[in-house]
Amino acid sequence: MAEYELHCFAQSGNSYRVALMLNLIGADWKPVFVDFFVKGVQRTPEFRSTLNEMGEAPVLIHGSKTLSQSGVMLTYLAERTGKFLPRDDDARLEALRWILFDNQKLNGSLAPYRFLYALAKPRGDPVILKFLKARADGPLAILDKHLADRPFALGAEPTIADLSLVAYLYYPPEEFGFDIAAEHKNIAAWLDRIKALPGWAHPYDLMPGYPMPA
Ligand SMILES: N[C@@H](CCC(=O)N[C@@H](CS)C(=O)NCC(=O)O)C(=O)O
Repeated sequence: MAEYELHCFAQSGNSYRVALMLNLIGADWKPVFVDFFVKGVQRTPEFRSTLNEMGEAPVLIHGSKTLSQSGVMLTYLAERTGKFLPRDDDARLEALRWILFDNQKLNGSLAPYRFLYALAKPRGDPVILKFLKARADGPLAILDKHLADRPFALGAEPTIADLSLVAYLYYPPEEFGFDIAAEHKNIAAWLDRIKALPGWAHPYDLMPGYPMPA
């Protein structure tokens, strides 16, 4: 049995944050497929009573711990291993600031936008898509500006803030209808720097469930 089990699925950028970190730190881990699209497992009473009362993937199991919320998992893994850990108290608060901004605004808007644009059948209402895209464009521009004069979100070294922020950003442009990297040069260079870290893998290669059943 692997040391860590991550309940996840390939299309979930929320899960990717944690899958990527587990891979980058060389953890002994295995993904457990959450059948989100066909069975809607995350909405079942069993999932909610045994894995996550919030009804969401990812869920990380480590020994007696069952954790939900990717930001909690990133923090847990960083504190346990010392890897991608912000270096002091100020840096920890700064990481938390970006993780909250990411969850609420950046990927918090980009994820439902992409879901309605590329995965929902039928595609979402254009008015809602326009609203969500505008909600994502603002934070993308903020992140791009922030990365203009630093290689990673907190400075010289990659931390859990970066691993949170990349959540949906490696998925292909066709899934958004616009090219995030082409429109944001600093984000593009930062994504390349993270991609160069040993152990990096694309979400579709790291987690089960791709391609989706027709
Ligand atoms: N803030 C949460 C977000 C988790 C989340 O929204 N997960 C989605 C899948 S990517 C989910 O399970 N949604 C439940 C549903 O739509 O039924 C985290 O970072 O873990």
